[in-house]
Amino acid sequence: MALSNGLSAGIINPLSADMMTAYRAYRALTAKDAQCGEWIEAFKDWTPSAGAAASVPGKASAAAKTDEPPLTAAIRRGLKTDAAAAVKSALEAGTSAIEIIDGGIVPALEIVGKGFEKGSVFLPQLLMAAEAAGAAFDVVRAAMPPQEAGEVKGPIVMATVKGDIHDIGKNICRALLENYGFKVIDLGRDVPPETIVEAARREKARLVGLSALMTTTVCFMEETVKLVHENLPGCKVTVGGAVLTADYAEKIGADHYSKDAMGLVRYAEALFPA
Ligand code: B12
Repeated sequence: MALSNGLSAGIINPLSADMMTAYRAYRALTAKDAQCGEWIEAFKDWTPSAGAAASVPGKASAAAKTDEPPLTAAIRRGLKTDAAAAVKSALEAGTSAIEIIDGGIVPALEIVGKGFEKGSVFLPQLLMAAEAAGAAFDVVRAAMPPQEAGEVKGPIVMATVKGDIHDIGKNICRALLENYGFKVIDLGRDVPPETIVEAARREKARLVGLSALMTTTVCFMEETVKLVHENLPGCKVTVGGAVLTADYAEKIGADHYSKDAMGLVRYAEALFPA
């Protein structure tokens, strides 16, 4: 009650679990704890059987660690405005778009992904981190130099495969390809194999790029590769996404695999020489 009425400094016992729970609840309910990060961090190991008081940690915090780069901290904590601001400062300091993507956005999402796997990051946090990464990427994209005038190469059809809604990596690939003068037909995410084949036929595409991030969706990648090859013999298929490896790409019959967007650009340049 005192906090709600303006108390800004109090003499309390920070080792009292009840006191800290009240304080954290106040901060979470009044939106002073951004995205409830401190609350989640404090209670992530809480179990009903252990009881609340016994397991409330004294000083855990989801606040930025002092040595953590601002962009990583903002994405990890799901703070869109901070993530966009961190990218703006990095650009002003002369960091290139690709360095920001490979050295900032991708590693931050990896940290969040690992936390999700371990159970210390929960789905809403994963969603917020993805949104913050999207906001960061929008700033990077807007700052990319405009496409040089000249002949547009391609087109290249890009899609995230059926069953899969992960599209941050595909969007990065698309932006980079466009930046290098390629026309990209982006079919979006969760795209069935037949739709991809239809679009590639309609657009007379010689290259299809497929993205998949889950072990449960790479089967649709295999199906799409097969369908493209059967129906459009002159069309190559390149694949990518966090769960893929060069070996697996070869196993499913893809013509090319790259672990990052720059590798895709280099392949496309070799396929469509200027
Ligand atoms: C962000 C994220 C989400 C966001 C996605 C938002 C969006 N719009 O994309 C949200 C929160 C929605 C989400 C949802 C889910 N997710 Co998720 N997610 C992630 C996370 C943390 C990061 C992925 C990412 O964007 N990485 C950054 C980008 C830039 O990397 P990238 O996609 O790999 O792309 C680069 C390269 O691979 C390459 N590339 C990408 N595509 C292509 C294509 C071509 C042609 C080429 C050449 C190259 C290329 O270039 C890119 C740039 O260099 C990963 C963890 C991780 N470390 O990957 C989990 C992860 C992929 N998710 C996972 C899971 C399980 C899920 C859910 C099922 C969770 C749930 N219980 O609901 C749902 C899936 C729903 C669905 N049907 O798809 C698992 C998958 C596990 C597995 N092995 O199958 C992961 C690995 C997390 C984990 N460790 O458990 N997720």
